[in-house]
Amino acid sequence: MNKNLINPKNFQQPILTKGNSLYELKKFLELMLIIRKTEQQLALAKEKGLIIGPVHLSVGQEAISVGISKNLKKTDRIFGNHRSHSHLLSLNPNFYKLFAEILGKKSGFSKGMGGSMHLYDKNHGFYGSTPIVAGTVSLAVGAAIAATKSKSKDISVSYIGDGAIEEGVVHECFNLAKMLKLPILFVIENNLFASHMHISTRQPSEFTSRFAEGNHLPYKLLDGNNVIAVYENSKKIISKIRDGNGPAILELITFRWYGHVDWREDIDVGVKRSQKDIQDWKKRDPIKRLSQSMINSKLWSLKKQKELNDKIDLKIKIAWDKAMKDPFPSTDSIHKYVYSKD
Ligand SMILES: Cc1ncc(C[n+]2csc(CCOP(=O)(O)OP(=O)(O)O)c2C)c(N)n1
Ligand SMILES: [Mg+2]
Repeated sequence: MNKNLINPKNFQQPILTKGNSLYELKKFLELMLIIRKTEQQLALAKEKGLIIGPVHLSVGQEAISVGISKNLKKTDRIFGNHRSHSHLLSLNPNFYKLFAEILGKKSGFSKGMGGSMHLYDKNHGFYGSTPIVAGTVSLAVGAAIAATKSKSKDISVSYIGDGAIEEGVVHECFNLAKMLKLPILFVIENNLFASHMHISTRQPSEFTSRFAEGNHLPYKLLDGNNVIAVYENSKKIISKIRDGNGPAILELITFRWYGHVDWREDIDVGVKRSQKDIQDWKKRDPIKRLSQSMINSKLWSLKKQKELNDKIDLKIKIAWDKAMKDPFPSTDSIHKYVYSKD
């Protein structure tokens, strides 16, 4: 196991952009920026009191879902958790619909009924997120069973946190997936924290993919802040899963810049966060690292980066203003959409 993976100072490997066209690299950069800026807008709005429910932000973790989603199809079935804005936006970067959902508006992803933690977009393969830690893992396994029954080459993806891995159901799911040779990728987003608790206070090892060994599952442990590494490795793994070789685990080491919930960086569920850790991890920013590598290889420039930032900022502002003005759903629609086949 590479200990350096959890020490930001010891792991400053450049992102290797060779073999990827400017078009592809720009797509990665743009999508990560869209997710970052969408969540920063949510943080700002939460601080101003414009959002009622809690928001769990994944700023700093964008490279994971962006790298993985590029290998997914609309007919695959992807399951998230309480921190799923990035999982969904990586499949469908419609931040306007996300804003509307979080503001409880009719135009939102779940028709304003779900908020930040009950997102749903079946047309893009997103089968749902829920606040119950590990609550969707068995659903992802069920969807993988459905894929084998229908003889499709679709796969399931289950996003799990390093805290979720401590739920028993996850281990039952690893076991069943292996025994039934199911087409499912378990993605462990190891941001080293479950709420305010560091993994070293909860586990004898910082790495959770070691649980794969107990069920003879293939696994890979990677720097989750390197979008190209995530993309290229998940491409190979997903292709094997699609070809009927059974499940696999991908563990990605990362860090969230905000506290567990809402907009504050300095507090994590009432506990002070280490400023030093945050500043160290910010140096490993997945977006800046990619942008810098593109500049180093003369494919990109600071000027182009600024133009891209400005373009996204403007789109985000327009979408937010529009979502703010949208209507709320009518009260009688609760029965129509909360328990519904749709
Ligand atoms: C079954 C259950 N237990 C506890 C909680 C409270 N809770 C919400 S998120 C969370 C931590 C999850 O940590 P992790 O899986 O690492 O995800 P992260 O927040 O780091 O993205 C906890 C304990 C919950 N929502 N559901
Ligand atoms: Mg975590």
